[in-house]
Amino acid sequence: MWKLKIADGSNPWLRSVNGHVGRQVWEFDPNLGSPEDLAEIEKLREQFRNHRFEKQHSDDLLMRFQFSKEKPNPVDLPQVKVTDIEEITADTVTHTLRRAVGFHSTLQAHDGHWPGDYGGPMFLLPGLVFTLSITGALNAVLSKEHRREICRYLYNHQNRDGGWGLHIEGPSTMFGSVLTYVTLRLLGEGANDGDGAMEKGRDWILDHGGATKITSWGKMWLSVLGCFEWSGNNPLPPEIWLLPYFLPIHPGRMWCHCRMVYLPMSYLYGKRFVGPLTPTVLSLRKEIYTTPYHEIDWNHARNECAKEDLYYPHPLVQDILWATLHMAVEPVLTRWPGKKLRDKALRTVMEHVHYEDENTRYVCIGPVNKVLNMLCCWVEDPNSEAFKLHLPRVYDYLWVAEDGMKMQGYNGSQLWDTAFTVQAILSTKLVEEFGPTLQRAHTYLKKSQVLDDCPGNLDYWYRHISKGAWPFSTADHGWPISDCTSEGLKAVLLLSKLQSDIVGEQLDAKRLYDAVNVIFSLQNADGGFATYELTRSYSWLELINPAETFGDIVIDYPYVECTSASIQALAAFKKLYPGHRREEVERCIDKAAKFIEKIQAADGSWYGSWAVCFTYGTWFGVKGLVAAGRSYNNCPAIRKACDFLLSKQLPCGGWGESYLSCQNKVYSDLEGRRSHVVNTGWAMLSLISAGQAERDPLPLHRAAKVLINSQCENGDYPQQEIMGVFNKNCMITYATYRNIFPIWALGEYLTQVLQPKE
Ligand code: LAN
Repeated sequence: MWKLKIADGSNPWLRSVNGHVGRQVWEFDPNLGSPEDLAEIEKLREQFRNHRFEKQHSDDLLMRFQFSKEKPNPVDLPQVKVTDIEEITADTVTHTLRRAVGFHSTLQAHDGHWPGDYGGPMFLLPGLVFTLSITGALNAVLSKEHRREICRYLYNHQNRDGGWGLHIEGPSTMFGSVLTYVTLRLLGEGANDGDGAMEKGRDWILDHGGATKITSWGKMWLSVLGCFEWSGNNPLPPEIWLLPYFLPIHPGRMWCHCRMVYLPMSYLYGKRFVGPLTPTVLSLRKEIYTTPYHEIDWNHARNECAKEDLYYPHPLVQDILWATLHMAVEPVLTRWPGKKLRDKALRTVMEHVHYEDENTRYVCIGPVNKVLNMLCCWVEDPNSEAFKLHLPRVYDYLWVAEDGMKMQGYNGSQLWDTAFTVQAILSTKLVEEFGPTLQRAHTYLKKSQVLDDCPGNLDYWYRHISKGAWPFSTADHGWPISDCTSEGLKAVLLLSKLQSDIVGEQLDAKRLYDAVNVIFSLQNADGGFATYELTRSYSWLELINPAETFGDIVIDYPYVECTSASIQALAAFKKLYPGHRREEVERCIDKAAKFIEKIQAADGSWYGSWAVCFTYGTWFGVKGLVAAGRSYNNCPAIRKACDFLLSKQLPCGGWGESYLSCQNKVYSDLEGRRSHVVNTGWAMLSLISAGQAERDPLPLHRAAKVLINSQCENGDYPQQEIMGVFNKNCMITYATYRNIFPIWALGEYLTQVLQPKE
């Protein structure tokens, strides 16, 4: 049976700055599980499979199954439902909250964080399987059970039309279909296996024009594998790393995710690296194209892209740029004496790859550069220590649920979920009842703060400071993020107000000052906050975004979420430490609030970039302005935001926003105007913080009814549609949100609407 292990560091090649706190890996233990357990798990898998076309999101049931055995639910209360809002009392809400927090506390790991599925994208597993297959490490790293679960996952997420999407809920794309099909083949599936599934997948690919129409990232992966010619790729010259920093296109000025992904890609491109041409690879050349491989017009293929994949079409300047580089520059750089420059660039690139690996303990900033860096280390030296250090960190990205094994969008969302959960539980005022849970969470927050900057000259490595920051996942990952620092700081500040014999010792003030310092350092001149770094270049750089499926990836833009979280953290800090850098705190909050007002849309909403989307962004917009001291009465932006949210409330009382909102930037209800507990939570939290209760509490009562009645028998909440998003177009799972936001919203509802202070 599969077992989720927490904070495991038993592999001698693993390194850690904090004893592996937050690490979550699934291991297969053949001796684990009674026959009844195994039968139960089989049943969960079957149920998923039978409903896979109606509901693509798994419920994270393997983890829930394991934890239900390990930890009894401390709360044993019967379910309540209300048929009418008149029946909602402080008692019914408290009852619901006890059950919800009681259940959620059973999902806490012993190191204090809330583990959970962070899957969703479908283009991540292929990178891993390609890399392991090329390096000959496939069967050593992925056991028979791993491979079986991965195949299960890929088959489970095949669309009815035979193709695969960019993410689990998305329509079929060439990118998803070709990469998944090839992955299944590399895992040992035959071209006609899977009860017709492989054939259907291939038909989708061929009916839509074949693999020459895959997106640029797909072209790169297929080229590395040997199923696509490098001459069919647009150039990714590593020499860009040798340009002077003052140029706006310098990679050091790009968004760190973009920079870190194109870094190893430019190494593989610069070397024109191709893996071993195995029989499977040669057979694939025949399977995925509509014309014979040697007749393909590779120069034409450079700019081909299936219409299903095209979210960000190349502007003309890009085509001209790539053509020039391809025709005129590459021939020079691949021959003597230009080749000398190429070699120098490749050395520089590898220096940066190693720096990134070392300073993330081989986790790397994300799933894409993780596997690319690993491949580059192997290409540089197959016997290298670096490659060996990469291998055990592969498991940090894998997650198993009833739909199979997936690769996650990060090495988890540990810190983020823990910081939110603390705030949610504290809103309920059930502190004493859940003291031990809070204390463990507090320990996690303390152990996950980043204590040092990266080594060396930060400018040389294009790195921002990190000392005092919080990461999104674990301290070993260690990349600092503005809003993670802010949410982490908010959570420890709230805990510091409680008795330390209940929630544990508070963090040393010096470490809070460090966090505040990080927040200051991340404010842009316009008052806004981007994600990991300052905005270092201009938005016109998006013109050279070559990734057809993703929008807004080239620079680190300022976001409402990051800006609002920073305001909230500084405002909370100012209350407790009014003497520390007071003027800077006030100036920072003021500028940030003005920025938030400036970016509000005409209809009163804010577009959130990291979850769906208008309910999420508007929650941050309102919370930020309220924290900055604005109110409904003195701030038109808040009034407009309330009108906006109220106009989207559904007849059932909840809110339900579709991922289409993100792509199209137009508010879209979920199909059938269903409500979603997470959107409902965000909308309620916004309205409550904007003082809706004093004006007209009815919409809040109606929303509370939805949340009370949505609770499951065991205190859990249902997993509904996928809620996270990145780069405008790709969805990502936040498995803990289904618990966190109903708790938080009902907590605020109880204490601010039903039992207001005066
Ligand atoms: C994340 C995850 C966390 C997220 C928040 C902190 C929630 C957000 O408020 C700021 C942006 C950030 C840090 C974020 C950025 C984009 C990430 C890293 C991800 C959504 C997780 C996966 C995604 C990454 C880009 C996926 C890899 C794909 C590429 C296109 C490189």
